[in-house]
Amino acid sequence: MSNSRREFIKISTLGTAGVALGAKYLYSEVIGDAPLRFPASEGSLRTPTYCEVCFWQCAGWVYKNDSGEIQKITGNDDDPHCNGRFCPRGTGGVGMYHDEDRLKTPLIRTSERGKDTFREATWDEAFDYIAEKLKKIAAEQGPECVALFTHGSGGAHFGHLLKAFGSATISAPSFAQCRGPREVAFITTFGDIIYSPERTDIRDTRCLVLIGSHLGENMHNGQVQEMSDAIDKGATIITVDPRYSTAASKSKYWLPIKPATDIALLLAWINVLIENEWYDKEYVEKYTTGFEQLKAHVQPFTPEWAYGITTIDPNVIRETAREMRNASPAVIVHPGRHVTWYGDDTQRLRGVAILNALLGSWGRRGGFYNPEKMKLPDYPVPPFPKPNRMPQDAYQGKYRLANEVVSNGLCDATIPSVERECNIRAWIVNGTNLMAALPDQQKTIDAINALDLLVVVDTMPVEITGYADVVLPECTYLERYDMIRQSPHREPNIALRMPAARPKYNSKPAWWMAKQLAGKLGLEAWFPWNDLEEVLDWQLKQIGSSLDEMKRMGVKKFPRSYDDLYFAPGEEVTFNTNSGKIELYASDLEAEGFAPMPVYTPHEEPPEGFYRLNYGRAPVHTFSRTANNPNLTDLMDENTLWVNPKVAKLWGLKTGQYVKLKNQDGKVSTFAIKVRVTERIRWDSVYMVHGFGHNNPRLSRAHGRGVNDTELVTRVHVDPVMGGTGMRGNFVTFVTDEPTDGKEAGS
Ligand SMILES: Nc1nc2c(c(=O)[nH]1)N[C@H]1C(S)=C(S)[C@@H](COP(=O)(O)OP(=O)(O)OC[C@H]3O[C@@H](n4cnc5c(=O)[nH]c(N)nc54)[C@H](O)[C@@H]3O)O[C@H]1N2
Ligand SMILES: Nc1nc2c(c(=O)[nH]1)N[C@H]1C(S)=C(S)[C@@H](COP(=O)(O)OP(=O)(O)OC[C@H]3O[C@@H](n4cnc5c(=O)[nH]c(N)nc54)[C@H](O)[C@@H]3O)O[C@H]1N2
Ligand code: SF4
Ligand SMILES: [Mo]
Repeated sequence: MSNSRREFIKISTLGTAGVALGAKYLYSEVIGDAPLRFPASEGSLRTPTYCEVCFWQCAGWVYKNDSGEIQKITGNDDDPHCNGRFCPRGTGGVGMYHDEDRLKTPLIRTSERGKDTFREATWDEAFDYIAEKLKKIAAEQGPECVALFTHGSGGAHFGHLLKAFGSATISAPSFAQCRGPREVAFITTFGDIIYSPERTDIRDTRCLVLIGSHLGENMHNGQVQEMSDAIDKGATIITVDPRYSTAASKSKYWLPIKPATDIALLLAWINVLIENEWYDKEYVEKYTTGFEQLKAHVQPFTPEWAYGITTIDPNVIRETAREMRNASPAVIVHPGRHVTWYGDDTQRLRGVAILNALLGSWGRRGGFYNPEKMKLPDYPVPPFPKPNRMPQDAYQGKYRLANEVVSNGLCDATIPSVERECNIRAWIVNGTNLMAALPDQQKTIDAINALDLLVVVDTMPVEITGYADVVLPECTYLERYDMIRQSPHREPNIALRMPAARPKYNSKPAWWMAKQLAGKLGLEAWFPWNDLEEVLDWQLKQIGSSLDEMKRMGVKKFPRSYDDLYFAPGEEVTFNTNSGKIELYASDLEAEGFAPMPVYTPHEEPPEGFYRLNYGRAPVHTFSRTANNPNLTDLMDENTLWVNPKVAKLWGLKTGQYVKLKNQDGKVSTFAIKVRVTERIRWDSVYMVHGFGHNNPRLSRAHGRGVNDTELVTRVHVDPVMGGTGMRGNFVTFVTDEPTDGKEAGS
């Protein structure tokens, strides 16, 4: 038995769940008991929605009690995203509706930015204020100087408004702070993206390789369910993670890799598959190009070479490669989702893509399926004016392979500089707490200080709302219509979100705000309807459904247009790459001056007395958006700092005590964090869950609870290929002599 296996067993006896507990346990362990189901009797008070607590967008039913108050939400059995079960965050989503700290009415700034002093305003006043500034900017500098940062459903409505206004300067943190590198790497290799939900055929896989994908803590519902099923059916799980994650505890092999060295492991796996002729020869010959170059390239990268870099035993590297080959083509080397780690992320994901190509898993059952989306026609409006400048102009010819707009590129372009004439004057920020989502907070603040106008649309008073000139309170997803969910999946399907209750306080839906603002800006022609119901009903009728039908069904599935979920045996396939083949040698990357095949380059190591800052997810929270949710704070109300026992001993740290952290640039955390001493983290790193440490005092439950990892991410390694912000190259040390806000201080 391999070293890693022994290591795994040793760790699993520390009280964490071992492999013997089986897969069913994975789901119930992290989900808790499945939510009670209400009988879906005829005429019962239930309305359909899809969840906004994270971007898996599970469809469900909202139930009200006799007095008409929203009481609970459960999964829709027909929904392929959730198969009738919500995760704990989705179940706790009703807490967003009940949260008494919610934004209640529009606000206009009365003092300097960042001070969080506002006066209450009417909607009309707020819109007048915004429209006047936007018109001035458009007249003086052009409408493209207004940018939209958005994450979530409201993006469709404000995006529509911005396009009508003449700006395409629209971006989301879900690209350059999240999945961007994987999309670019897979486009370069296979000519297509991974999509969300991911096109991974986990349900039928025989081997799942997770490289820093912590499924189980990353609670993307359908994937976690499929992983549970795959384990039950005997699939081999291989987890590569410096931390003993929930996924690692369910794995046959846990490879506790030295952080930032994954490219070396990937190259060694490619080497082993090629040297032993364990790759899918027929597939490689038929569909790929660049094999001979790849073979020559990886020849020196033996498991022994990788051992010195990754600390993974060469025998384990060979054994795990053999497991992949034995399962091939029903094997998935998972591309991950939040993959902006070290700045060479597109190249790391190229390594992942190449492995999948060699194993023949793309287009095969148990590998990667071909998703299909039901496309609804757009409600007819005049063509949008053509912008004079595109958002890419803001970052001056860089990141040309990025297939979406780079948010940090727009942030940079907002700060006036000598080389660059500043061209962004206003931000509309919808559903993204940029002080938690974008690294290097000082840069975000510098950009905000250079703006003529910052409008923030949110449901809660968070850090970014504190900097706004105008705050617009959106009602929660439980109180509004939004666009129809059209998700790519095995079967094309759509889902409806409709209000289960009237908006509380003076909050309003994003579609209404966009339409009102359009009125003030003279853009009525692009909003020629009275309300969103009219739009949805029109769209649904074009595909043979209707709003009434969707109110009853919630989710509707459609047959696929072609029987092409997987490649047919021997099928001729043209890939959407330069060569029409799967490119093991990437012509796109070469043309842009980047390495056409992945190369390992060492990253900086923590200085003496410092530890790499590692972060991730907790099953019961989403980013910074749920930290004040009354239902979810009941389950977890602060984050903790995972510290290896060796390190704890060195510093005299004990579980339960609070410490502040200081990073390599001298930045000290605003609040203190509770130490958790555990074998589950390597000695060279510490770990915390992202999304805590809120400093807006209006958040009565979240304020001052734990540490915000983002404030310690002052050093960013930007991926030169697509602009992604590598955030895991930061190091922290313990501050044990600072006051910890009344909490038990350091040693
Ligand atoms: N340091 C660090 N940075 C990260 C990450 C990390 O792990 N660590 N993760 C990265 C990843 S993967 C991603 S995808 C991004 C996520 O980035 P974001 O999506 O920006 O995440 P949140 O911090 O949850 O901010 C969401 C905001 O939307 C508000 N909101 C919630 N519901 C609604 C609604 O219905 N309407 C409106 N208008 N607002 C709403 C919430 O109150 C909150 O202020 O962050 C990225 N940045
Ligand atoms: N409960 C919950 N689930 C979520 C979310 C949420 O907020 N809450 N957010 C969703 C979103 S938008 C995203 S993008 C995903 C993010 O989730 P994932 O894409 O699964 O994971 P990451 O956040 O990239 O990585 C976290 C894992 O990487 C490991 N890691 C750190 N450094 C290294 C390294 O150098 N090498 C390797 N191999 N591993 C390393 C960490 O120990 C940790 O286990 O989660 C999604 N699911
Ligand atoms: S995974 Fe959970 S939080 Fe995300 S959409 Fe589904 S139920 Fe909501
Ligand atoms: Mo993400």
